[in-house]
Amino acid sequence: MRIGIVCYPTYGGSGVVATELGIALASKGHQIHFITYRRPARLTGFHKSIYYHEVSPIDYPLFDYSPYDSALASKLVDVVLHEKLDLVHVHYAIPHATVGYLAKMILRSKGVHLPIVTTLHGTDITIVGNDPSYAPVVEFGINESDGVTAVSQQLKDSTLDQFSITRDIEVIPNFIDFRRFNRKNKAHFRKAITPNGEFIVMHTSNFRKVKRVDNVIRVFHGISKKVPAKLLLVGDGPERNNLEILCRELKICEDVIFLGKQDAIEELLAISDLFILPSESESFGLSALEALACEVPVISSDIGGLPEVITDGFCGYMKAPDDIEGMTEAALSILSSPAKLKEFRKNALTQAKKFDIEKIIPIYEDHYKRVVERSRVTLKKES
Ligand code: GMT
Repeated sequence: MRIGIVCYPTYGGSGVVATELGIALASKGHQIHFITYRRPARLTGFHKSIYYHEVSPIDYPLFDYSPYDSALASKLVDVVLHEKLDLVHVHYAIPHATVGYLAKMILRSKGVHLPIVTTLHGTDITIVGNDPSYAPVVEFGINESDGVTAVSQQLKDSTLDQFSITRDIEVIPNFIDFRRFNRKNKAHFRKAITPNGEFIVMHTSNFRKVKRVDNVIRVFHGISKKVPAKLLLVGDGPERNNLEILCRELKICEDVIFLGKQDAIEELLAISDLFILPSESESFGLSALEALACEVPVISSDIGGLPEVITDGFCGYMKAPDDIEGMTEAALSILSSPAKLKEFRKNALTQAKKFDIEKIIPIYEDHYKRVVERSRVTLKKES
């Protein structure tokens, strides 16, 4: 198939999923066209059958905000017409689902049919999507899509709860590529970071309030009082300054390493002993899955789609997002028992295998086939 993919090209989870999906589909013989305002962060190197089309809204003194939606719709129309795409898959509903609809209507006026698949990722439904400034547009975009998927059952349920949805939503979880995420032997790297054999605790995110990185630091503070440990904080974002202040207050600056944004997350996970993700809202938690795939047990909050990713007491523990004491105890119960750490690491890999990319890509392919077939039937009926 010839498939267009629209996503945010940043380090966010939805962009990562969209990019990995495109790469995997291309390796199965599909032709993939990324349509976005910057080359996606994970789309590096040359890939046969992958094309990138840049959306460049023009600057004009009249605009305080350049109209990205119009520029994206125009680019979609152009790419669909010239590359003869079979469908466009948009990731993150805002504004992509409605822009997809707009492009579809423009193409219809030219006698071309374009099915749109929308994947809901999380904040496009929760924190951002249900805000009155976007909600009607989100609901319309979902209902007008030809196929809709959500990354967890919990996200599907919350979409149905908050909006009047007339479309079926198929749950297709995030996935992991074990060729990239696995426990490589990085002993030399580990020795460089922890020359005295300390445990390595890790967290990665966009350091937004919702991720509760402050609680990662508080839990780590409790851990480091009992066992020697270092905390690797990967990523960056609006909370960074507050987090540095908190580390100073707790007097743990020496043991907390802010690494900034990193491309080779798998190399850091490969030397980690524990991953902490105490988010207030998380539709799936791709970073937790990446940790599990690298045999790193996870301590997380028990909210959103996380219980679909982590099995409590098997490959990690889940507590309320503010239960610092509970998370600290759970972390220590794993780190202070070599046998438990070994067992949880093995279980982490078993759990991650449920989300193997090889299992999930065919589900997307099947979804596409059904959407294209259904659109053909509808089109026939209409003409
Ligand atoms: O975590 C973020 O804020 C980024 C966000 C995104 O859309 O880029 O991530 C969401 O999508 C990921 C991929 O499907 C999910 O694994 C994350 O759980 C989800 N984040 C939230 O729901 C907060």
